[in-house]
Amino acid sequence: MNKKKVYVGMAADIIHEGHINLLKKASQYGEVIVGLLTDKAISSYKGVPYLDFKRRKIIIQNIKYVKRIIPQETLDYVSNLKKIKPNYVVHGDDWKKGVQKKTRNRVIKALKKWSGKLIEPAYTKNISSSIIKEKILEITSLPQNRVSRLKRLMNNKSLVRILESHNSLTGLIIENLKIQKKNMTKEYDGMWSSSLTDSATKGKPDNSSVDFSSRISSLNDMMDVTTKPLIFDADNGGQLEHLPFLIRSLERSGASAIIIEDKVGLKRNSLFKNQKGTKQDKPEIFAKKIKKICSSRQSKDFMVIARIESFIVGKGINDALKRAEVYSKAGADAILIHSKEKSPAEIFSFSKKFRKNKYSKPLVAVPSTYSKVYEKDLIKNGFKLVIYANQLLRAAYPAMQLAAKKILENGRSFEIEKKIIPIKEIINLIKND
Ligand code: SPV
Ligand code: MG
Repeated sequence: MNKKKVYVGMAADIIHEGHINLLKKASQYGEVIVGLLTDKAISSYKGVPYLDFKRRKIIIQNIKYVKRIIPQETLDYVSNLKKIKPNYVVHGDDWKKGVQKKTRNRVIKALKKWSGKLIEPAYTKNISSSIIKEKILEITSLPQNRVSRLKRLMNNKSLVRILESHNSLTGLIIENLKIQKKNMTKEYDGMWSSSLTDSATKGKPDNSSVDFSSRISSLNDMMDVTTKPLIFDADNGGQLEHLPFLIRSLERSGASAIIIEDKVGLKRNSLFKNQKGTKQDKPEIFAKKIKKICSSRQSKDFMVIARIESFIVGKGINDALKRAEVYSKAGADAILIHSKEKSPAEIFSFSKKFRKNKYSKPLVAVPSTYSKVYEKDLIKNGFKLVIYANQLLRAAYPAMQLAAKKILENGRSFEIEKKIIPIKEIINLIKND
């Protein structure tokens, strides 16, 4: 008997009775083919799935209403539909509104070509992946689970987007901010604990005078109220012999990665024009620090990222490339190639060459001085992680200066009211339930 073909696209990361209801309904129309979204497809519009494709496939193919499974590589159904030419597509009616509306329209248009039909059963109430996810998040934010999240993001996203956080409030902005753009939800993937902004917040220079115990105390404040991964800026990592204890503290608090830079002597921030006093470490000596971190970390998912300062101190690309290979062989999980140029040209020429090296590793960019660069161009040039290293503090500082000045000038605070958050909002900013 020639059974009708029914196509159901789904992510099926967290299975609940809504999925079963839908598949049951679909099976009443014919043989159900599930277009299972790949990990990349899911990551393109929401977070990385909890279960990878293989695992999700095992679950779905054992549901009795399902005949077979094919991967759906994009959010868009059309290429799979063209291949299969199903008689029906079945989807919950929730996609008539919101981000999936366009996808729905494209499905309707494609189905028309072979007189296929869209069936939209009512969405099962009071249950959704998001509801379950919220519950799971409470568990996954435990330190031991949080550490590995950055690595998973790096494996599944074209670019991991990190923003500087210097206290719990900025951590919460990074945690919660979401925008809709071109049918996609955009958000930050995690936080950067910057030595520059953490020190500045404490009124101290970025020269390691804020010691690691103080830095970790700020970090713990952020970890208390957030769930996203955090990358810790450890300057040059300090003494080789002390590194295992730093790593122990970082892993215990749930940080996902440490970045160490190949400089020695009194630390100066890399963005200063004059780098006369700045010295780079010998590559072999710095490599020992990387090895030490690798051997002392408890989780293999805790990442060590080596930061190359060759361009900062005025050495050329060959020095940077040589170091990248040494650091990579020593076990670095990724390489940050730093630059204080106005354009990304030098880091792009580095990436072009390093990507051909058999020891090539994922690349990290910190576009502070070359801020005109778009994320899409970083991706094109082989970068996997972008760190916006200081923008939240730079935004807050002038706003606070202005408020302080206006009150002085006017002898009252009325004039600044419109520029500052209303009292009603500030007292409710942090939920207390
Ligand atoms: C930081 O944010 O502290 C950094 C990046 O290390 S930079 O300021 O460019 O050195
Ligand atoms: Mg720093």
